[in-house]
Amino acid sequence: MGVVGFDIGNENCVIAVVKQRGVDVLLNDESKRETPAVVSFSEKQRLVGSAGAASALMNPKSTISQIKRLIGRKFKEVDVQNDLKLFPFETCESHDGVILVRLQYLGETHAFTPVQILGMLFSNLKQITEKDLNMPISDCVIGIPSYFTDLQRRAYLDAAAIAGLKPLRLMHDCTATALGYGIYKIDFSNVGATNVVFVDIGHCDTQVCVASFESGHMKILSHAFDASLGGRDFDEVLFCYFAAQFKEQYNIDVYTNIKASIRLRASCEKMKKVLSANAEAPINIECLMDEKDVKGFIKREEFEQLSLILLERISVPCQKALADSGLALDSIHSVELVGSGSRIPAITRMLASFFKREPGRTINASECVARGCALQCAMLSPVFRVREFEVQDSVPYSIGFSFDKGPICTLSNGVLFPKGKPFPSVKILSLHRSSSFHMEAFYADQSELPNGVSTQISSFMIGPFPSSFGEKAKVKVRVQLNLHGIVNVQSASLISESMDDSETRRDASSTSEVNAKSDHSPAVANDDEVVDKARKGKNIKRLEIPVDESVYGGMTKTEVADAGQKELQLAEQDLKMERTKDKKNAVESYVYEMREKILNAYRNFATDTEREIISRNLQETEDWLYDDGDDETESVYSEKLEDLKKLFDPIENRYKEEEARAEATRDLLK
Ligand code: ATP
Ligand code: K
Ligand code: MG
Repeated sequence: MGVVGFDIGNENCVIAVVKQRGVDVLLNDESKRETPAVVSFSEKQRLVGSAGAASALMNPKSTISQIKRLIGRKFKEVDVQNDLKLFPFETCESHDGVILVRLQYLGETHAFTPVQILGMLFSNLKQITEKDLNMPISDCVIGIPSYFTDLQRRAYLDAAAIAGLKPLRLMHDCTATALGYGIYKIDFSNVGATNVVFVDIGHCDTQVCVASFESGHMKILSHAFDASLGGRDFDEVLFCYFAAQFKEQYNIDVYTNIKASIRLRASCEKMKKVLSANAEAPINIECLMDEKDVKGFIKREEFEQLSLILLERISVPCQKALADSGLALDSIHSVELVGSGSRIPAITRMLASFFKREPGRTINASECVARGCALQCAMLSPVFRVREFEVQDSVPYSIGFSFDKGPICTLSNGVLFPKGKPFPSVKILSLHRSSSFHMEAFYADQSELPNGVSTQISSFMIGPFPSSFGEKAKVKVRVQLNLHGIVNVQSASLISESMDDSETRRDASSTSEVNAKSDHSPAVANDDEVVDKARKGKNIKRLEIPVDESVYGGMTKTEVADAGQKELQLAEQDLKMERTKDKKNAVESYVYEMREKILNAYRNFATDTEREIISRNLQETEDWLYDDGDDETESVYSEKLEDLKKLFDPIENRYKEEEARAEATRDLLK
């Protein structure tokens, strides 16, 4: 069984696996450690990863990148609309408000959801992994931003399921990084807790977390983020600068030309990387637009000046994470900087001045998330033995519960899982009901959420109750914030106790200490079932009642299964295209091989006429391959190959017979 960690970035994906000797990052088909998060549809073929990125300029309208930005989001959200403006592909709103990507493929218009596109990326990564490990895989741990909502987390699980993967955990990116950093450092023990800040700047986002390490244990104290601040914003600074300059200098407006925009954006990204190591960088694009070659130049200082606002914004989540951790700057042991977006020197300078120390660069900036995920997968998988190390993450957004549209049924201000508290976590709600009831999970504080995200999470129907239970039965509802950070109702049960009167009274009063037993504040939340188990000696009867969950904006099981089927069809089509290409190559190589043989080894085994016919046929086939036969079906290529073989086989047979005879003679003479 494989033990795998995936980091699906907005720009790059990384696969790490745990092998006997440690954690390895896998190479993709192009021998690269990072695989572009790109899916592209050419007229006849779907191309994913490196091949997808290579086809971006040829198929700008059907090449999808940064799909992570659109996962589990609504078309109308402000942030989504801002992103869509940057993307060359076409989108529209589905009947239920979700985003659909519309594109041409195999002569038809297709509409894919972001979950389906993400499923395609997962399938590709799964394939690369299976090829490397030489076995099928399904268990994995996948990195996600800590700011993902419940719906986005579910969308990731759905996309993984579409690809046939089974995530054992969706793990916050920074938590994965912290795990990889902490698990092998045993020298934490004597100093008490060691507090480390992790800053991850990717292509589209910035995440910060504060982690506290003790021997064999890691606790995340806080997460903070800017969901729309990353490397691509720095690319955009250069893009706007040169778009304006080229307009003035060459009278071209790249905003009106998709291909020119794509090329300029790509050049600006390269330029940004050059500026990380050099004091200045040139830009040179041939035939950018209107047959004009463009040239330009920028100094690092100028670039930093233009990026000042972005640089300042990076300190905001740092400030927040620090404040939420409850730690002062001088109790921070070190600051670790990861994510390739952080390679801009000005970012390091800014962080150094904010944290009053040089950020560490000891961690592999592009691989740390995948590596941490792989380690977590090994820890969760029964087949591997890893050092005992406890990982305690922190709830990113406060989650509340309500029922029957009534008041929120919790201990503290309507919140069941407060932001910053450890998870995974289970709460037991105790309440008194006489028939089916309805519960809602929601985000309790809109201000914690990214722009325009809905506070609704999911709703639950609890019941029906069996008729034998009387008025106001006691119900215990077990609510979980699971390993993925997804909230769900694990179970609901009716409790009946047979006990003497004094006990009943004591029970009633002790419960009311925690919370009043009225319909206005009708439930009590406990962290665990200790209370329940402590009352031993009593005859407690439990009866499970059904829980029916529905997620706002989520996919149904049937929809996921259908999308899985669709993905299989697409994969079958990909295979068909691969087989066709292979057959075409086979025809081509046969032509070259036979041309060589008929001139040399087989020369004396064919008559002049045969040679002439064969030569003509080979030439005709070659011409056909470059012309009408350039784009044919697998069976047409197969037929072509058979036809050629029919011509050639008699001659080949004569040659082989002669070879055999010669060998027999040689043997006789030995
Ligand atoms: P996200 O975390 O947002 O999902 P990601 O994980 O794919 O995205 P990374 O691979 O960590 O992102 O970082 C990609 C970003 O790093 C890109 O914007 C890229 O241009 C930038 N980058 C890579 N190398 C350098 C460099 N040498 N100097 C500056 N920026 C760089
Ligand atoms: K990445
Ligand atoms: Mg990343």
